[in-house]
Amino acid sequence: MILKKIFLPCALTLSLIFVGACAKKSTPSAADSSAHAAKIKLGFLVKQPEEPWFQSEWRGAEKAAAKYSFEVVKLGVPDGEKVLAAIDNLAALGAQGFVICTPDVRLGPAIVAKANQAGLKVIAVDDQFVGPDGKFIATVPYLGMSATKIGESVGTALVAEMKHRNWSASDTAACVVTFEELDTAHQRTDGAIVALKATAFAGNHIYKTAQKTTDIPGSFDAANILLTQHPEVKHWLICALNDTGVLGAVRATEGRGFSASDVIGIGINGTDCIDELRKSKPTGFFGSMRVSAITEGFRTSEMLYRWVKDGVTPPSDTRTPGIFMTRDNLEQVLKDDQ
Ligand code: FCA
Repeated sequence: MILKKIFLPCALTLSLIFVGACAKKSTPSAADSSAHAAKIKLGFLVKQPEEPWFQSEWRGAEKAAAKYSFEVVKLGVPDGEKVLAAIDNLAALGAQGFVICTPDVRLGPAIVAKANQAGLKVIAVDDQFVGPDGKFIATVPYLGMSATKIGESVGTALVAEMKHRNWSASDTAACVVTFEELDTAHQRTDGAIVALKATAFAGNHIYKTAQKTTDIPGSFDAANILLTQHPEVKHWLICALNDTGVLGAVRATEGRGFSASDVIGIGINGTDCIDELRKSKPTGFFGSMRVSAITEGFRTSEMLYRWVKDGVTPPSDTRTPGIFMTRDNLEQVLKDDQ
């Protein structure tokens, strides 16, 4: 938390310095070469720049920038004020559009209004904009993971591993760390619950616990409450909206004396658990549904570039798949997704 508090302002300050530096560069004199003036500039704004997921998306955006020779401006936007300031900065830089994972999906209408005013094109990545009526804003192209399906595969994989370990359903329970206010998060954990209920595990002991913040401390606290409420449980299955959600809950089980052999945690993203899965001894964090953040960053940037340069409107809704990554196939999966 402290780290986050320090990091975010720093990241923003650095970004603004970067923006400032670019702003100077972007006011070319008439004598400037047309090649320099013609380089398209696109923003890539993310809500949690400290998360490896978003750093990987930025890597993907940079790959697209190198391939198509445009300039990408990467900004961390942890709250609404920073989002609106970032859009102003992009406009001042002469950018023509941006991809964004917004810190709050309800900012969607304000983001669209501001972007329209500034003549910038917008693509939403990961977290889809929600309008005042509570419905998704379908006019903004969106790319994100197949949340329900990926959640279902988490549930199925949890039960497969539980069976493999011969745990009895009577003393096993599922800890589902939720963040219901974000649709993609809700779809993932609901998908996991549907799959858990469909098995011999039969959903007898499926407990939801809400995280207040989508980081390790947030899920640690949420899981701790649940563990206190259920001292009878001997084996825990853990799922959440993403890797950090599961990591926090696994840390909570460790704090309560559960060993790795009594816990099966399966995350989503596959980016924020790499150090965990590389630990010399296994922990309760068993695996993750890896989605390619690099590909998501690349594809959204590529779509935006084509939209700006050639007028090709991106598809309104694009979904990306996940694959199951554990300690066994980790290195190969990472090698295949560079
Ligand atoms: C949300 C989560 C991220 C990542 C992304 C695809 O934005 O907060 O961790 O899972 O969806």
